[in-house]
Amino acid sequence: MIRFPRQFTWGTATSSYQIEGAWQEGGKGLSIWDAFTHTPGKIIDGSTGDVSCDHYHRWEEDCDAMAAMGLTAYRFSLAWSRILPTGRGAVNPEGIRFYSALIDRLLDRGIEPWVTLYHWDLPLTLQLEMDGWLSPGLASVFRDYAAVCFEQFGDRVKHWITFNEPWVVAILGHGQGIFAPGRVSTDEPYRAAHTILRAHGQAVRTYRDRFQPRQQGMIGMTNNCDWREPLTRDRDDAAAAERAVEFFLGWFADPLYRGEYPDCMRERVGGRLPVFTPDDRTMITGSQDFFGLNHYTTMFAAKTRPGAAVETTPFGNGGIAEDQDVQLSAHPAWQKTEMGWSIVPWGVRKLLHWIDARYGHPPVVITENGCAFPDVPSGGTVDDQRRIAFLDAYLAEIHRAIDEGVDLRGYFLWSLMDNFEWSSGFTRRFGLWHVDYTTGVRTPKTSAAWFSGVIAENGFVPMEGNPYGAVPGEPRHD
Ligand code: PNW
Repeated sequence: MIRFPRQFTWGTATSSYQIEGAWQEGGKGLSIWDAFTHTPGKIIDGSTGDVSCDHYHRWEEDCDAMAAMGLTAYRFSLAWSRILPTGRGAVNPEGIRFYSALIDRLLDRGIEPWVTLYHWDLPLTLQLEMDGWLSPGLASVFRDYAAVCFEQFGDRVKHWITFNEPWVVAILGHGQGIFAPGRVSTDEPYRAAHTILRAHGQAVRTYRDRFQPRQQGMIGMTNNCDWREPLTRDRDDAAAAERAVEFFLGWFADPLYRGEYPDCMRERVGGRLPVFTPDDRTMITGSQDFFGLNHYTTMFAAKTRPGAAVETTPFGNGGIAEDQDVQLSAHPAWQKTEMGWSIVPWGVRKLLHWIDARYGHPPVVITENGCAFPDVPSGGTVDDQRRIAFLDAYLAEIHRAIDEGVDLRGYFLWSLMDNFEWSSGFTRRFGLWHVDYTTGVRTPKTSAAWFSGVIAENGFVPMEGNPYGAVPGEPRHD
């Protein structure tokens, strides 16, 4: 039996645009994701989040079903445009009422709300009028929105996440253009990221000055990072793997903990990388109470070898490739989820150690981890044994990292229910609950009962012969 530390937080995660629907109800303004999904060709199945899981109308039953599973924490995001329909100015009371009631019901059911302020659904007006995150001025607009949320919900919300995965906003939204706002550029990712870091800093300063002393909550940012394992023992490949993680995670976490972008980024990106003013640096350094981490996969990294086979994942390779000079690949024996992401459980342990070492042993919370598989209902349930095997294998490595000294405080599974998977539309299912998008009916998969058991026991008995348990490539010796 593997047991987790007492007080370990177990939860599931979702985000507003992916589950709520009701895109034009309750006084909500439009967001960049409403505009993006309504642009032909952007989403592989032509779908939108207009209705999605219809959580906006089913939130009560959803809370009750979460409670029945024994969940003790739930991470969700606020749709900025429900609270401030044009991003700033007058507050929409219906939006406040919706989230307030949700928070109350969760607490009433013994579920702690972990609230993300920004999970990518920027009010469309701010994109059109200000150019979104490309405008330095958006930082203070975000701060003011954050202050409304602290004011309205901070008496009950004790865990705040300012931003979900700024890397995705920067690279997929402003570099590759496959996520909203759909821009393609080699310098805009760095500019957007810079505004986000400044916005985070300002919001945290506001929280700490005006709310935290009274409300006593914790605040942080959530960053995503895959692990990069050196392809060979060659020194150049080790350096490439290190560079890849610095370009992925150090880009955001270095400013938060060290007040500066990684050296390798400053050297390689040069004039396209913005510079922090002394004030910004002071504001951003030390601006999180916990390290939020989303982790999904691992790849080998090597120095670019001309002509070598390169693996491209569905979402590109972790940054602006030319800036990094890193070539990614996967071990031929690695199995993959339906996202095309390799299942390499030991990668999460290595990444946790990397974070622990580089940032001085911070408290870490895994705010997302999970997998998509083609889950087909049959006989009233979905028997998703592969998801259980995935979770069993990843949680075993996560537990080992804790044993080895990493200060890991919690684990949130992505996701509570199947939902709108961004540019993949409804073609990828990450949920513990299967969702029928024509009827809205939720059906717990086998993994939901398994995860309930983990929470109830604060641990689990590892699966024997887990097909994802003994994964090669650590490190690759040839
Ligand atoms: C995260 N990548 O997105 C998000 O926080 C969720 O909203 C999303 O549903 C989940 O992971 C599953 O995709 C990511 O390309 C999207 O590396 C893309 C990447 C990583 C995370």
